[in-house]
Amino acid sequence: MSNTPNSPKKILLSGVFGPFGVDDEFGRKENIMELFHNQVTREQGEASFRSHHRSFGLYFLAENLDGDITVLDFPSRKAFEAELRKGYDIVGLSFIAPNFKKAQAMAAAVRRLSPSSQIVLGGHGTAIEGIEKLIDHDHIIRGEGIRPFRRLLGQNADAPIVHPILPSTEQSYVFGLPIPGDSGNLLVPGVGCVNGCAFCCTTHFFGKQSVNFFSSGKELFETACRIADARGSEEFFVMDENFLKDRTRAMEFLGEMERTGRYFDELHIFSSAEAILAFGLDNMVRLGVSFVWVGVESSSPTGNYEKNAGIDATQLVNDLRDRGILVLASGILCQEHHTPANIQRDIDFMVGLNADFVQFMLLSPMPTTTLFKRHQELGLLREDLPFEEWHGQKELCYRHPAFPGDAPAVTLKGAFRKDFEVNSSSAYRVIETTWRGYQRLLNLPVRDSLLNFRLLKIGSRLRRWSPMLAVVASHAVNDLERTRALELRAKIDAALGGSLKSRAIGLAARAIAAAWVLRLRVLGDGLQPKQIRTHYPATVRRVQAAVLTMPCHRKPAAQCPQAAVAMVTGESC
Ligand code: B12
Ligand code: SF4
Repeated sequence: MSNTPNSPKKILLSGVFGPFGVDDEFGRKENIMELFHNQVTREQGEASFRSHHRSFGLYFLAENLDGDITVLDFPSRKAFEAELRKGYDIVGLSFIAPNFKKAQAMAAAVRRLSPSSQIVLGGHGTAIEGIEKLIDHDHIIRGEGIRPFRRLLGQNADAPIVHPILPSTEQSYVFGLPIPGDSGNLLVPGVGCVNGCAFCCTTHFFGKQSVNFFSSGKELFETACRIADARGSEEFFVMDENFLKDRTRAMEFLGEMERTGRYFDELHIFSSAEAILAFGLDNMVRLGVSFVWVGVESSSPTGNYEKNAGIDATQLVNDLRDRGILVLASGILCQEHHTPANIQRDIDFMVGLNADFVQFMLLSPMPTTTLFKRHQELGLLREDLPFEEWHGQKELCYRHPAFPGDAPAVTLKGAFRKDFEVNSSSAYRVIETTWRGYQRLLNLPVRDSLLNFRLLKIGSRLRRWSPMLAVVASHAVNDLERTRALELRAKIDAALGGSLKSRAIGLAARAIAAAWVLRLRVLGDGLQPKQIRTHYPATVRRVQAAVLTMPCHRKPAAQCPQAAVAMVTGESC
């Protein structure tokens, strides 16, 4: 605890405790803490992409609040309780709806073990109706958290937002091999989305707006430069629900790349189809987009949204892949109009897109959404279903006579499996798309320096990934995939020259993959994220850190400690 009224507040910011993805008093086995293995490549066995992502919101808060701050990510229950005994003025808990019970137990632990601490609840779980009565707390902050938390601490809410320097992904593997390329940086331009799709939590939680952390594409670009310099990586996972929707910002970002000659190697983004088309696919290539997550949602207008009106999704996916851009297409199953008879049409449509990755999710009316309100009015919400089951992977959280009990889980499993068997593993598709993009760029009649850079980068990506084809062939789901992998390998070898080195890498990779399969068989396929504890020291050191992390155009403040303090605290100097 801070011992004088003026000493900095001791603040603990914690995510919920593990273990994750196991059936216990607090959670469910479907709720694993992995993006791809849980929601995308989950039925692809040893070919599934494995990775962990930190609870980024906590680091954003820590970087931007004044105080002596500790972030505890993926703690065990015991570790969280041990941390509480160290004495904190404030404990901030971040949780989502399926982790409701964990947050409830953590708040109770705060009251028991550190009764003088104030509890601040934040994150998507705070959208649960009546949360005030369900979890013990002193403050609840809904929506964007930095500015209101600053206000709560008596700080200047509108001081510039400092972006934390973090890897986007940790422990990334496929076939037990590290995913080729570096770990990439996290870049969060802001939270929320303006599109307002009825089912979507993120648009509703942030008031159907984009809450930007930076004022322009230029400022975002400068932030990206600073992050890339600090981490020594030119790749970014851009965590913005709809990055290309703000076309002006994205064009300005591209303009800065062109002006400064700093092109960045790769951007992984989320964007809706209409925003992609408005921005332009060739502009995406110039921008360095190598992966895009697109919500295709449904084959029919009945189950779809304004963002996809009049768009031929199959064509779009094909055009993106032709340009070497990996596509993750997501679709929604067990919608109100679905029946066991017609749902297959949507599954086949999604499979027929032949995207690199497909996400199938169950229609889930999450709190605050328009869909939730509609289902509430119609009396369809499953109030009997505890929140740990509201994860969209097993049962529906609304009453649908055609999909009772575990029927949605069976449908999901079948859909993922079909995509795998028809389109082969995502690892194969990634290499195929990279090959297509490489050829296209190589054969362009005219390339400027930016496109030459893109050709260089996609060529080296192809070299890094192609030895994986030996592993894909030996672990193929069926003969079709084996043949595809061998044919593609022959084409790439013919073009790039199959070196002895790449054959040796292929052999070593096969040995590692065999060991990985054994590991999965013996120990099961659960991977728990490692606990990460990060300490953000109080005032003086924090101010220095903030100065160092300021975007380039604010650098003059770095030469003036008072101006720097003023920028962080909001006081005049
Ligand atoms: C990264 C991510 C993950 C990572 C996990 C990260 C982690 N360590 O927890 C992975 C991929 C593993 C994952 C898994 C799941 N996720 Co997820 N995930 C996201 C995603 C894409 C980004 C979150 C993020 O980092 N955003 C950037 C940061 C800066 O924003 P933020 O987290 O919202 O934080 C801001 C505010 O919310 C607030 N805030 C956050 N925490 C706190 C705490 C305090 C004290 C305060 C004051 C404020 C505050 O302030 C922050 C700054 O403004 C979001 C969608 C999205 N774009 O937001 C979904 C999302 C959070 N996930 C969701 C879901 C449902 C799941 C899964 C259940 C999916 C599934 N079916 O398996 C699992 C659950 C896993 C588990 N056991 O917990 C839902 C939550 C819905 C809800 N209403 O609760 C979301 C919103 C996606 C969606 N649209 O449905 N997820
Ligand atoms: S476009 Fe995507 S992020 Fe935006 S509201 Fe619709 S589903 Fe949500």
